[in-house]
Amino acid sequence: AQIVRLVDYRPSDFLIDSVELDVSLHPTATQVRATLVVRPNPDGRPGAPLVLDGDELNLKAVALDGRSLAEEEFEASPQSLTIMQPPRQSFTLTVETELNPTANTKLMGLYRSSGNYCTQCEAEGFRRITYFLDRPDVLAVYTTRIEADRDEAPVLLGNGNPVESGSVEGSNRHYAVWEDPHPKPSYLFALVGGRLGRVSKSFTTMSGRAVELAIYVEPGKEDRADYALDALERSMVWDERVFGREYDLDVFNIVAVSDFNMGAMENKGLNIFNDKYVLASPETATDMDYAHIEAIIAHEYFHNWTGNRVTCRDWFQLCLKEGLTVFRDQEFSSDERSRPVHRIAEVKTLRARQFLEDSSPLAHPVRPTQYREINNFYTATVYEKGAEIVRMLKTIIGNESFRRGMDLYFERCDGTAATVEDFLEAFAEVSGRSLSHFARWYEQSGTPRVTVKSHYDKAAGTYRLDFTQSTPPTPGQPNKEAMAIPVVLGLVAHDGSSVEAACEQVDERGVFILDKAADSLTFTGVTSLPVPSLFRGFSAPVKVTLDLPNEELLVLLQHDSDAFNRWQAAQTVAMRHLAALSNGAQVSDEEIDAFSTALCSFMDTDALRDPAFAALVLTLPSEADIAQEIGKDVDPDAIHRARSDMRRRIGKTCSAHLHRFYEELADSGPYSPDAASAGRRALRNASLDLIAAADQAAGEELAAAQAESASNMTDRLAALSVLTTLPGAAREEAITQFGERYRNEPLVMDKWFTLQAAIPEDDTLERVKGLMEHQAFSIGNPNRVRSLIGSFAMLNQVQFNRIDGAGYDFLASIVLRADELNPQLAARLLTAFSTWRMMESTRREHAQRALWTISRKPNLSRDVGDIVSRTLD
Ligand code: HT7
Ligand code: ZN
Repeated sequence: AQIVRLVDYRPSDFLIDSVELDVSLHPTATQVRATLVVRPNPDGRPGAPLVLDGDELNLKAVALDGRSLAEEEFEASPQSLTIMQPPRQSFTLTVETELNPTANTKLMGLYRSSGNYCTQCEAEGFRRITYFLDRPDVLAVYTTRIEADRDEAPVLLGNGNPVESGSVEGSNRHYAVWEDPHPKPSYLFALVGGRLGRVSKSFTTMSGRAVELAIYVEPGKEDRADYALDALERSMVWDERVFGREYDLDVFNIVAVSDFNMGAMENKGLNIFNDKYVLASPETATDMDYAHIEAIIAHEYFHNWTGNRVTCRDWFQLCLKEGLTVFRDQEFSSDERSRPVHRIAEVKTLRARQFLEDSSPLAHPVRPTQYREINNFYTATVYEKGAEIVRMLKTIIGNESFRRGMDLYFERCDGTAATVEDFLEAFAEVSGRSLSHFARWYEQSGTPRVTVKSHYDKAAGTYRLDFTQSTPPTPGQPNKEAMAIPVVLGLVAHDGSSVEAACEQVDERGVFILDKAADSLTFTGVTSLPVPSLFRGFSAPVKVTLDLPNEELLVLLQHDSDAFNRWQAAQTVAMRHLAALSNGAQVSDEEIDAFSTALCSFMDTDALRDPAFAALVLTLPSEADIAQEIGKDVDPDAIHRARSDMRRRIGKTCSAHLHRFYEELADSGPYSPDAASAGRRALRNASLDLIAAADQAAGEELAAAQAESASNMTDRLAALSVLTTLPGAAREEAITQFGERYRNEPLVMDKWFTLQAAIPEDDTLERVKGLMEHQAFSIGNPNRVRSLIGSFAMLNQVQFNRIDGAGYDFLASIVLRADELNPQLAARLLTAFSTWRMMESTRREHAQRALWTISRKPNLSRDVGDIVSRTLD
């Protein structure tokens, strides 16, 4: 298949100044008339033919300046429309196509979800609606007329502002016209038609303009959109205050749909969301769901400036909008909630997803240099590592320069399709620093490993830290250069006081830039052995190896002024024990006790001051984290045993504390999703998990009672999750009851599927196959597939990686089935195989066989073909 390369970028031969779309909705025969004002691009090739993109299109008519084109004047196929000799000046091209939205199971282009019409155009879906120059550097103003049956689609929404609506004479049809004055690329086009309920609120922007905010949902679920609407308003206020960015239309609409390939989409003025990231009520959504809704509402809103007003020149620059917008939504959530707790959550996700990707056959640079299928590059690397790069940039140049750089970037690039270079140039200019070495972060894939060795010379009063860095080879990049790595650091005395020692290379903010393969820092005036606190706040996306003994790390848990490193210290010690246990080493009771005792002291002094933070400290690295740490010849069964064993040992030692928290933090008053209340629930439920690990009977009793009597979904689900770790009748009873209670709540049934798919027992595969027959499951709905099959493959380390290979064979068969309906979904599921090379040899062979089976299947989609071939490479 054809490979698209960054080096081959050239400007389009034609530009499209305006688009008038007339869409007459019909379940199986929607008519689209597109009127495009086209002109040759002065930067393009003179005299070139006009080649428009299409995808599975059915052309009905084509006219140029009002004249129907003769057969020899154009060439058409479902995939493209070529006008051989277009005029040398501006002309009007009118193209009519007919679509079948009901048959569109790929959920790209115009499709139906629960009977409603909606669109998804990023990255290349607009070409499934009409022939177009479907590339992000072709910006046009759009007017959309949408017509539909009044009963079928009483609500008609488009991009921009509503300008007209009315009835179609002599029929039961009506129409609405929407005008978007802001030039945009085709991937930001959207329309919606359907029967929808609405919640709304008016917002006044910083310059005093009124904007009508509205969220459209399935009728009857309006009250579940209140939280999302509130989050939208808070996002708008925040973007004005923190980045000086104001909204630029009279309306901002969000529509929630139940069939959606990703989380949400930032279409100009008309965001379309997976309903999972809009709908919430205390009875159906967990604290985590509320936090995700807040973050994703913010993310899509922030795209209005980072993505829409300034868009990407080409899809290689995807991180320009996605990395930057993730950074912005992370900052928003940190400001709205607890910054350290949020930072820990970000890093946990980064390590679980991006570090994993970076160490897999799918590793790629934040700005890739080539792709076969762009849909496969909406990855943790582009999004999450992309956000880390922006964060490092801010750390290096400082808060004030960062803000000035953002202002300059917006000022210069507003209304354009920009590149990573344009972005960096703005910051280089305001800070007066060269960022050419830093730019390597966009180009070099793989997670850098930084090793630090410490030397204390008491007599001289000096303390030296020797840093080395290296980045492992990744596909297409065998040799790596040193990166520019910001290390935020401090020294902590054993009694917890901070050590004020001098070191030339460390600035007053505690920032040192490690930009060579090896470098040393020498601190003077150090009167007693300090403990180094490195990469505070996780200042760079690197893996750190530190030669500190466990006891010294535990000083950081107790005393570091940096909350992230307090948590990190506990994780590092836990990981050392877990890796040793998994590898079959004995870890003495004294060693585990020392760790558990440190946790108890921490709980004594700190837990109730910040319960959310304490819950994170009490949660051991996941089985997938441990597998990643071990890195090769992984035995998931051994890891599972090791982790269960350590949970049990900690649960026993800390039993009194855990029971006390469980009692003291009991639910009081009505549910509120705020961070402080969520934190108390998190600590109580983390305590329950450890209680159950140490004492099955006690855990079962508490969890069964909580699953029954909980007043909110967070507590009910947490209890059921604990029960799933305890085989027996109580668990099965609770699972059945939960399934009955929520059988008409698809988003809650997703949680039910997930919990069962993650049970680490031999009969889970059969259970999952059985659940595929459940009335609530549907292979065509991405949320259902991800919650059942995706969770089995991504969360259930022991059962997906079964030694008999049955887990792999199962996933392969589902990927092939899903590929016929929805290639994007199938390709995402397939990425679960990306860890296959780190497994021990028997599993490796089974996985490779399953991958070969997929790769040999005729007519694979480009999405699946691309992932399977890279995974096997
Ligand atoms: N920019 C969007 C990414 C996206 C997408 C969304 C829904 C379905 C298919 C999609 N392909 C790409 C979402 C975002 O990052 O904000
Ligand atoms: Zn985004």
